[in-house]
Amino acid sequence: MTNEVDSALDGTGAPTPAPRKNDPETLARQIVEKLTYSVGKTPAEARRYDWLEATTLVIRDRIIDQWMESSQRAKTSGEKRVCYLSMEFLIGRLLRDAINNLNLTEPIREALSRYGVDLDLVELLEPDAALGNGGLGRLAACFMESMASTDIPGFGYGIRYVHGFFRQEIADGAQVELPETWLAHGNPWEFERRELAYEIGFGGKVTTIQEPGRPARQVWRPAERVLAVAYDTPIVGWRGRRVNTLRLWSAQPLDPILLDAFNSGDHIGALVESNKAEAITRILYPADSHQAGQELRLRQEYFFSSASLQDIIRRHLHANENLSNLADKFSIQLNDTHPAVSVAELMRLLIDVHGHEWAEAWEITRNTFSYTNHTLLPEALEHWPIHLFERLLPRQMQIIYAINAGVIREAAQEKGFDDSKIAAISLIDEGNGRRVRMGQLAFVGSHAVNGVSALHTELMKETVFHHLHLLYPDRIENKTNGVTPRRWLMQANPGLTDLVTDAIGPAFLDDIEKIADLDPLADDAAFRERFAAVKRRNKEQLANLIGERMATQVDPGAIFDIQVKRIHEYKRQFLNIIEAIALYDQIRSHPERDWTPRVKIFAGKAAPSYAQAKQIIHLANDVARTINSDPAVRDLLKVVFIPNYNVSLAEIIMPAADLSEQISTAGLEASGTGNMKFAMNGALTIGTLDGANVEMLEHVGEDNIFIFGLTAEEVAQRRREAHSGRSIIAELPLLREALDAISSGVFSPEDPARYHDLVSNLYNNDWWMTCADFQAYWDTQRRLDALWQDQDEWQAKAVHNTARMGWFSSDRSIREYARDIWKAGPDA
Ligand code: TH1
Repeated sequence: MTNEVDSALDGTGAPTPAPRKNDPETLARQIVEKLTYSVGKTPAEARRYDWLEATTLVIRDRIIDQWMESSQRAKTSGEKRVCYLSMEFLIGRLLRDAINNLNLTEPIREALSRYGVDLDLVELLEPDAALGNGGLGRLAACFMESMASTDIPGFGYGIRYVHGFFRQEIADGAQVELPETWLAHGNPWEFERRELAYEIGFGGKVTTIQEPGRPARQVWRPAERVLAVAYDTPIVGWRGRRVNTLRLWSAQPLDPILLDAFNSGDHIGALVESNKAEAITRILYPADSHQAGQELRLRQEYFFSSASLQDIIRRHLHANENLSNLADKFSIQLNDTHPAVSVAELMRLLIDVHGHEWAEAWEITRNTFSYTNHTLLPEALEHWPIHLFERLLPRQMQIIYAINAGVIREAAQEKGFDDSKIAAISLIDEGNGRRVRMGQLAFVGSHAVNGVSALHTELMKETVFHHLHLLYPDRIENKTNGVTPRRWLMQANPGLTDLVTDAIGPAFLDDIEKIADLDPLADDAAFRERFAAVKRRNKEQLANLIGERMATQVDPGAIFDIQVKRIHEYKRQFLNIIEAIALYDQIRSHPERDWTPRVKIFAGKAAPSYAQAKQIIHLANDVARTINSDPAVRDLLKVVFIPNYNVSLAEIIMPAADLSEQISTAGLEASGTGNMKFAMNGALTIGTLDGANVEMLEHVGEDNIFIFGLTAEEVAQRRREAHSGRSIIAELPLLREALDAISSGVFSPEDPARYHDLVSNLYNNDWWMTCADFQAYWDTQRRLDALWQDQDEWQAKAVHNTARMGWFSSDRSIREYARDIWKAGPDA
């Protein structure tokens, strides 16, 4: 292990390159240079993909200059650094982001156009980095961008999955999962750091060593070892202000081929170790809000936690004598419980490797870590069987028992907790065949614990962490999520960005909350018209995509009513589909009425093992097939399911929405972030009082958002009363007929029983309050139909949404984390 280099790019006294010129002339020359000497093509031979490569390399050089400067600054200034540990970073494409943040969009566009090359088309060829499932991973990516933009020395730590989130195809209406291969053509954004590699152990035994005159020591001798190798990706902040690092770990064998075995002719056996090591970082688990209980997942969690901590310790010791002041120099944020084993691992490193006493190690650990909870769904809470944990991580298991003993002692002695309260806070769940509760571990090992919206944070205090909250009443706080306005407004919606700039000047580009200056223009008819015209162009673009990809024609003059997100029962895509069917039925029964034309658009992936979610996708596609081919409803109603939802598709969809569906069962969506992206881009929201919708209501005002349905409290109440849908269905003919149509096979004539179970769940149980909320949802949709007829009113509300959503920027979230939790950054 070399100690003096943090990266090969640190600039160790060598002469620095001359400042770069950014005029189109210079850029064009440099692109052709890269094309010639790095890609090996002449401009005449070059295909679009070659231009992508050459352009990326030119941009990359500019980033590297800033990158060296930023890492050098963080290192020498001794400022506190923030490490964001996350199993997922859902980044999407990087080229446009980098070009935009370096303010090079126009000169690069001009440079390429000299060779007849269209920048927009070139950008489309970059594969998405899809190292995440959904909201949690995308939040991590927004946070990385915002840390760089708000000048916080942030470091992302995660896993370099060879296969990211699966590619979705729809075959005969059903989801098919295909492997994702983002690295197939190489990845120009990453830098392998062979010199930054750490050993990660698994299994084996712990022995107690007793040397005369010294306290007993525990020594862990793992049975297996693999190497974690770092790959760094630069993250460019707005106006290139700061370039931070995303460090992803790749698992490699210590001994790539076992030479002995190889030489003795056992060619397969020689590769077994190597395959086993590489398996750790081969694939992203595709379950969102559902625990994947496999051993490989625990290996992944420990692998990246240990590698990241070893790296942080090395970086710290580079500038400090010992680890006593670690918490003054580093803050480590645990993104959900996936890296929670870090609490035990840091204790192990501090005590077993660096010789600290337990009490001091515990102090350092708690002051260094903080933990974000993203869900209260019981099925998503991670807990590992003790026998598995013990076999894989025997020393960490001992440490967890010892931490637990301390917490229990404190609860009993200082708060007088009785046995049932102790059982509730214990790190060990004694009920379920004995398991380690990762939420409890993350909680007790952190000085701050946060939820991701105001409502969610309150529910944390009342439910999952109720007793830990009684024990540590100051620990839980709220940090409402946000999204980066660079990607989700400026890049995704250049038309709107230009319009806003034209109307209120460019100050909002540097401080998105200044977009509030737009608010009075909601009353300006001429402005509303221009606003509507931008939306119309975005809708045309999406309509073209739908036409090309799915051969379905949709009318950009209709309401674009969009629900895109992971498919999950609690998100209630089913409710939306039932409403579509009821509307279809009504249009057919009353063709003479003045219906408002609608296009219902769905997209999203289901976890491969989540049968109900896959059924919902199938149903959406079956309903689309039936409705879209029925001439009776023609341009009044269309249903579309766009396959393979990902970040890049979201960038096209968000700006094209009139209506955003945020209709989760209240109390179950921790925050949501799609809700924010839509509203920023001028969509009205139809939603429940759930997650960040509640705060969106406060910001945009009740006239500009469409809230319906049971509250979280009412949902909890009904669940206690063993609510079912049967009596509601009996009273609502609209609902009953829609459900009858589904269960009798109207949409699946080739397999009439296909949706039997899906529907009978509503009769018998209605766990997700689909029936309970149906009428309120229907009524609210009809109010929206009426509103659409008054375009002045609709567009005024849309303008208010864009103007009042600035607070939901991830810059604001990050500033709050920095101020309240990390005590880091320019204002610290
Ligand atoms: C999501 C939450 O469901 C969503 O409400 C929230 O906006 C988002 O996180 C960001 O805070 C979650 N994603 C996951 C993914 C896994 C496990 C739990 C959650 S919660 C793998």
